[in-house]
Amino acid sequence: MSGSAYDQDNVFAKILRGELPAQKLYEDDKTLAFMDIMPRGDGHCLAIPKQPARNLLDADTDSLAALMATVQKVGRAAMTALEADGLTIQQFNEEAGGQIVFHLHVHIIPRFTGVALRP
Ligand code: DGP
Repeated sequence: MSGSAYDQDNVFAKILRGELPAQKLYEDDKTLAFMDIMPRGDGHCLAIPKQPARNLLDADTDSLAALMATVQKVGRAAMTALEADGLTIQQFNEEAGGQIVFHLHVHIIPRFTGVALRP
């Protein structure tokens, strides 16, 4: 496994500190959800824990529970708002697992019958 330390300068840490802008959708004391800057479909957004964690592999269970509750809340709201037919949840860990930004995040992607995700 090639995991390494948490980098305080990753873009999502900067969003959490207010150093970078984000289109915020939901926030509570433990989590934040905002629109993905490179959406693979309409309504593609991300949920992150506020507690620093490089990815799923080093997150504490309290953060994970809060994160999944936010994923469910935001996913439900997005489906209702966009009248989506389904919901894809994705999560990547480490470079080999497709991770690009090294702060734990979950992709929330509303889906529509017959519409493929953009690459
Ligand atoms: P991945 O680590 O493979 O799950 O990809 C990171 C995702 O984060 C990708 O869908 C694009 C998105 N992203 C990268 N930089 C920013 C940013 O500065 N702002 C926002 N809102 N999203 C970003």
